[in-house]
Amino acid sequence: MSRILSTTPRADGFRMPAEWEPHIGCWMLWPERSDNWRNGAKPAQHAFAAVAAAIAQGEPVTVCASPGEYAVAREMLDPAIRVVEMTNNDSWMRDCGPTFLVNDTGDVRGVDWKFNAWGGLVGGLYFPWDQDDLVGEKVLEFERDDRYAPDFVLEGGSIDVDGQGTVLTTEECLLNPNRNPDMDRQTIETWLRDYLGVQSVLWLGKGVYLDETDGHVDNLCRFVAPGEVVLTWTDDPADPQYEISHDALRRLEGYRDARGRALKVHKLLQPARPVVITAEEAGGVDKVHGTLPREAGDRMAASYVNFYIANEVIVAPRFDDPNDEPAQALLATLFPGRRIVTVPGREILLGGGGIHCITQQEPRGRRLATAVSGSAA
Ligand code: KQY
Repeated sequence: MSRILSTTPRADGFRMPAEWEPHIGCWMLWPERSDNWRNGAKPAQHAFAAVAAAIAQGEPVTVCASPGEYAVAREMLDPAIRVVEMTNNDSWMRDCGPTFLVNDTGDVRGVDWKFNAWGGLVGGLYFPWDQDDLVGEKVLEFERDDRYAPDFVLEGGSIDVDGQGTVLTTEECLLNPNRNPDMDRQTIETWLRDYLGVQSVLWLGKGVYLDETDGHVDNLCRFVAPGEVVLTWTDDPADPQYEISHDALRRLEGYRDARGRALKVHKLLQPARPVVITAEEAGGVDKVHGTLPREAGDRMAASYVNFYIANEVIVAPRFDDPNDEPAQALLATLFPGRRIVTVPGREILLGGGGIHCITQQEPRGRRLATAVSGSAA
């Protein structure tokens, strides 16, 4: 069983580790809804299977599939990948899954945030989201990890930590009244400090242009090492992303992290050609009231920043674009101890996100700590 703790991670000495710290594995969900994924989600399922296989080169992967899709997922996924049945509303494990925490003696716990499908009834992306809201709890129960369950709406893609006391986030998302409407900036910072075990909250402004999550930071800017970040970038002043990235750079240059370091910012050029939905692609998505529609000509929020850091590999998107190779080369210099594995990013992007958005890392460590000692709060 997974106990619900009434204290806070900060009070108990727990913190969210950086993604490059050792993992026991990675969690994903299996896509199936035809009002978000074109052609009955079949192209997306192949794309997710490729991501899972790439990550499995570096760590164990678990994919959660609905009862109706279990057999399909089992058949399509590499036999090395564990498949478990889990009801869900869609397939964004980064956002509806738990945030795992560690302490200095190697114990693991989790945070089971509230999830409202990126805005609930005020701009949320689908209805209902009740099953997704249970995913964090279910994963933690499955792993027998004790959990904190704050009354706070947060998606994992809206935060990025260095594991040394600093979190990056965006105003566009966390200050959006469709998440925690009764909380101001200071109150939100307090929740982040308490539940991520950080000391410093670094605010960026907007996320990537037209990112339907209300600007998740994991598509814009990520830590790649203590004191170092990558930032999605364009040198084209006519591109709407230009001002967003330049504003982020100005802010990053003015910040110090929790340990007093200035940040080294690596610019990661966005795809040279905007990724735009074709008429054929849009035509393959079922139109359902309450789900964000897809229209031909819509620009998607393509970014190379949305990669996943596995134990031995970096899994990064490619878009059949001239900037694919430079992105891969930069990531190789930033992660010298890991192999860069690229997978096609377009199908996942057509659903509204990227590789990082569909994954959730689970750190190595000891489980059942409080259950064994019997001292759960
Ligand atoms: O983290 C993400 N990028 C999730 C986006 C959800 C899109 C649903 N259509």
